[in-house]
Amino acid sequence: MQIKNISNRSSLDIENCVDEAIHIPGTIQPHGFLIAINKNTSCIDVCSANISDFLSLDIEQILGLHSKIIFAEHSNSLLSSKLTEFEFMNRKFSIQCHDTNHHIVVESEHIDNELNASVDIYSASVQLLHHIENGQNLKELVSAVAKAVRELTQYDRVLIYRFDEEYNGEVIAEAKDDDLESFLGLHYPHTDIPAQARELYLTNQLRVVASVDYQPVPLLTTEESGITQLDLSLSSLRSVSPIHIKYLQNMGVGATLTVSLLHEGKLWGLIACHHRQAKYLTKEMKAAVKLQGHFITSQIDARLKNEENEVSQFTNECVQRLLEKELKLEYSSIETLFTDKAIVDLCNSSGVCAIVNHAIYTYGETPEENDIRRLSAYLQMLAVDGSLYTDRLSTIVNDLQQVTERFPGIIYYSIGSSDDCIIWFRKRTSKEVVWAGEISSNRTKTDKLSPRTSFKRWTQNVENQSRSWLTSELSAVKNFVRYFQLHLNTLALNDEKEAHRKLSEALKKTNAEIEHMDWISNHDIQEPLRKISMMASIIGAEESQNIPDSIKTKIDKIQMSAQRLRDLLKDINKYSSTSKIETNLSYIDLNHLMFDVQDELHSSFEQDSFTLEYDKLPAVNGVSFLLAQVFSNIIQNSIKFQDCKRKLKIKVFSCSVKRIVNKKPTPFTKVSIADNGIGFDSSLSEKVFKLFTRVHESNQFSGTGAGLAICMKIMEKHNGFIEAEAEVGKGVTIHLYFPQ
Ligand code: BLA
Repeated sequence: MQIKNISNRSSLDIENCVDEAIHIPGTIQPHGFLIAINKNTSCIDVCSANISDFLSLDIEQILGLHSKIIFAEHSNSLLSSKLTEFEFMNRKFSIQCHDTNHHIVVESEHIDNELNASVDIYSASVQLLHHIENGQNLKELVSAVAKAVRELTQYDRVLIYRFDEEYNGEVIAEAKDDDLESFLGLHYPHTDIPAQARELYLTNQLRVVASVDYQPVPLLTTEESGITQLDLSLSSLRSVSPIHIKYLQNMGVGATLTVSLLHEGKLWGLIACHHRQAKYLTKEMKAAVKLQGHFITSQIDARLKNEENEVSQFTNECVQRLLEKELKLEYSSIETLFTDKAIVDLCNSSGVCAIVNHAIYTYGETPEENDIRRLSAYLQMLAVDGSLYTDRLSTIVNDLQQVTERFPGIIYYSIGSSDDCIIWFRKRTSKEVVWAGEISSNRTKTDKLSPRTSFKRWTQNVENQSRSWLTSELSAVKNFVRYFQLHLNTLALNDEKEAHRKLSEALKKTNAEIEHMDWISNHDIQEPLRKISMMASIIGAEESQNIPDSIKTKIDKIQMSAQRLRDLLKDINKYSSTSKIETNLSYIDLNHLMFDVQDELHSSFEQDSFTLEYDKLPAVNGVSFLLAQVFSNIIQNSIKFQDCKRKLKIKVFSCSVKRIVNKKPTPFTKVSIADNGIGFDSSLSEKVFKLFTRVHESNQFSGTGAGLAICMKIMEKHNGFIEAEAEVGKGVTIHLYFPQ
């Protein structure tokens, strides 16, 4: 039989220890023995080299031995049986089994009734329960736990060690022998317990190093087995990392017991027990401590919730106080909010600022106004979904050193669409962190396995960092922001209403002025005009024989100009009165309307001087007399600007179209009036709707140029619009669009 040692002899130093495969050391601690039974053959594949000390059998006898020789009737059900001890050759052993891929791993220790003789596990546990029940907060609880575990286990020192988010640790409670120096409050870097170790401690929650001076015992197998390693993740005798052993020796520790404390699936902390000498524990004691670990863990959860609850109660009260304020619907109400201390207390911050419509409001300690503006610009860029919080501002904002140093903690919320925002500030943690030993400077190349030689205290000022924001503080902020935003929206709405009111007041004033203008034109201008034209006709009539022809023509011109002026005034009147008409739209059949318009036109124009054709026209919502005016104006233009070379033909037709209004396609009824008149240049098609625009020589065609402007205004009153399409020598088409 070729026997093989499977201990892992890969060389380790401080640089690669992070990668140490601590679950397959291939060695165990010597206070027990280990065998691995092949699941298929039930024969022993692996055993620890110290087995002969326990079972009085040689390695050669053990390897390959069928398990029933040792465990008799229990051999087939080692994993499931409740076997806690067994006897072999008149000696009693404790037994602990677990499963790996191919093996059942059995670990055993002598039963030594002397070990815990002096400790009454039951009464120590009851006492712990009593402590736990009476512990008010987390701090009191952990102190009680440390004390109780020490009473139970009799270790020289019991520490409760708590991790932060990066797995740096702090000793938060301690119970110890009076002779020992205190570790309470000391901080240790995350490198002291590397990631693979923390990972392992999630599944294997209790570990004992019985003596730091132990000689690791190798695991042995036969060459034929082909086994190169055995997973000891769940083993209790697993040999611990030599780096950690050195660490403990440097610390002056002779033996340890460590229990994992889990919270929400993560390693929250450890109960770490130290003893100056070697220390062995019975199975019962280990079970009792492990149970207490579980129990404490559940209590941690409750205490944490309780503490968070207390904070949450306070922050909610602050928000409530702000919400209950009866705020006026004015921007000054923001100042009211920013005079109540509750606005900073709601998240236990030192100051808060808001930017609303470029104005800055502050309470408590905040950066200068300029810095606030610059900071808000950075945060606006960085914030995902409009909000952001951090306790280390300098890690996200490189600029503004003064601000990031003074206020490392911020909560930012964008409010509204512009630069408006609200920011809470938390000052630097004034606390100093006391580290146990400075690692980097203490490592030497020659002492390769020395993780730490000095555990002397040194203090570090925690810079550029604030206390972390708690969930309850963040949710209070969220609640307040929601309310604040609502209030600001109401203010903005109110603003809009006010603007609207001012606008309609201005409009009223303008209308009054226009009315006044009408009055002036009617009375102050019409009157002298009438006189001019009257005087001109009197002169013309009375002195007709004596007046030379040249004067007569001039008098005629006076008459004509007066008439034109009167026409102009009439059109101005019509135009301005269109604006004043109240539009009560009703259902209008355009066929009827066209019939009336045609009738009226034929009474003023020769019946067969033109043809007017129209298809079956739709009905629209409108004001009948206004629409009649639109059609009449347009058709009169066609008559006026007809081409003498051909008979005038006017056609009216309609269709449904979609036009883009406010970026949305909107359906309209389009009614078009087309003629074959002289037309005009298409570049003028918008200008024709301007008041008093005349596209043709004035002496050739009569009219003031108000007709289409009036049509446009009327179409606007119908929530529609008007367009012209024209070509010189071909004619004009006017399109009227009515909303559907
Ligand atoms: C493991 N290091 C540990 C453990 C603790 C500490 C508690 C777990 C041991 C166990 O649960 O059995 C650290 N112990 C402490 C600290 C205190 C204490 C901080 O009592 C404070 C009072 N260690 C180093 C460095 C390395 C290192 C630099 O300091 C290597 C990079 C490695 N520590 C290391 C390893 C383990 C360990 C590999 C795992 C040991 C094992 O389980 O095999």
